[in-house]
Amino acid sequence: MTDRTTFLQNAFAKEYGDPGTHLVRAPGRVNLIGEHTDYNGLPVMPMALQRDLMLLCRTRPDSMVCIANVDLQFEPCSFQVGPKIPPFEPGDWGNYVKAAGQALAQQYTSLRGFDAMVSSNIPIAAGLSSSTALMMASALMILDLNDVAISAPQLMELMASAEHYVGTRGGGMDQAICIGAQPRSASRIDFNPMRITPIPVPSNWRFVIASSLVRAEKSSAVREAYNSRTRECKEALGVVAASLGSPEATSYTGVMSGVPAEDLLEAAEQALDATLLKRFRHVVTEALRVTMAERAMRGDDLDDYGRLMSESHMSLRDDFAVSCEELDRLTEIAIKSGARGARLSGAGFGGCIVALCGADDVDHVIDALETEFYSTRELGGDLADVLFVAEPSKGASVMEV
Ligand code: NG1
Repeated sequence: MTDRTTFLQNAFAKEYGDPGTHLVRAPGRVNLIGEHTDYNGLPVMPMALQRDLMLLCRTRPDSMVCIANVDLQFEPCSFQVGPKIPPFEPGDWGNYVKAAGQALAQQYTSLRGFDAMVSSNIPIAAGLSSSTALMMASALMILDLNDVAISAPQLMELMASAEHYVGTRGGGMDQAICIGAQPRSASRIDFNPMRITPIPVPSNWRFVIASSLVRAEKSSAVREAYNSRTRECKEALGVVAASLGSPEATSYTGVMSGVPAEDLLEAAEQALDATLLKRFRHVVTEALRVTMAERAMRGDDLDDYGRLMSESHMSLRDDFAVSCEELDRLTEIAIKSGARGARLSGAGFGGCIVALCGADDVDHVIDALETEFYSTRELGGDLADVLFVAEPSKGASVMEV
């Protein structure tokens, strides 16, 4: 057992008396490119992190779920698994466990619950998917303890809509990468139907994660800003499809497959107001960048991948309006100090950037970020938690302990 699992076992025994019997590990993720495309049915390219959430459990004879956390800012909570679970207050961490319980109880009857203790080293509200890791770990635990078998793509789809329970109308990227990631690889994820394709990360590429120290908490204004982007993208699609004489085209993939991108953007310029045009342009160009980025990674073209990342950031900043001063500053420092490209990662409004460097440049980039950004700011914790190199890791797993 590692120090961390021993610590978790001790915390479990203290809370519940007996030892835990099953352990789930669910990783955080960083999205390398393809931002705000998943809920538009367009591809993304994330990778799972070495940072993860661990959930140690013991099954219960009834349908109660009791959950506690080694981090005491998250208070213990409990609820009964069923097809209609009333949520805790918005922002309560227990809602992610409820989201998993409710979605599974709508598919499978008489599910038994569990007692659990959680430990996570995924930075919170940083755009690294700590909440999805909790939801996916809970789902995998319920399935395992109840001997329910479900295919990975089915679970990915089910959990993508399950997370809407917390009020964000997100896409399916985070749930898919959390369980579908392969070691040493990024993944291209396509939707409708969900498909996940691993792409090996070249051995000399390094992805540096740097937090803006601005919390991108989805329980407040950020949630509304996120949901308004999803509405704008849908509205823009409807107007453009109608202007092309195909109001029946209800998906971005539909309109993009029928019309060359340049013509599509020209039609959008005629049909949309300034804001909707910007949202539409981001979505369409970002999807094209994902395909070009996949090619660049497969061809070990560091410069091209970096350029696409930086273009993605500019599009997110100028057209999608989800960046902030701190994220922009971090990307500038990273690029000036030798990164081949950098961009905000996740929904934006705070959270992290991801910068791509060659192995020889990584120390220099990290030093520059430390000196020029973090040295003058209150970190609220260790530097290693806000500035680190991401290692492409494997997806979630359950084991008996
Ligand atoms: P973050 O904010 O990084 O967890 C959110 C969505 C993703 C995707 C990105 C933007 C959830 C759980 N996640 O990610 O599906 O839309 O924003 O690309 O809503």
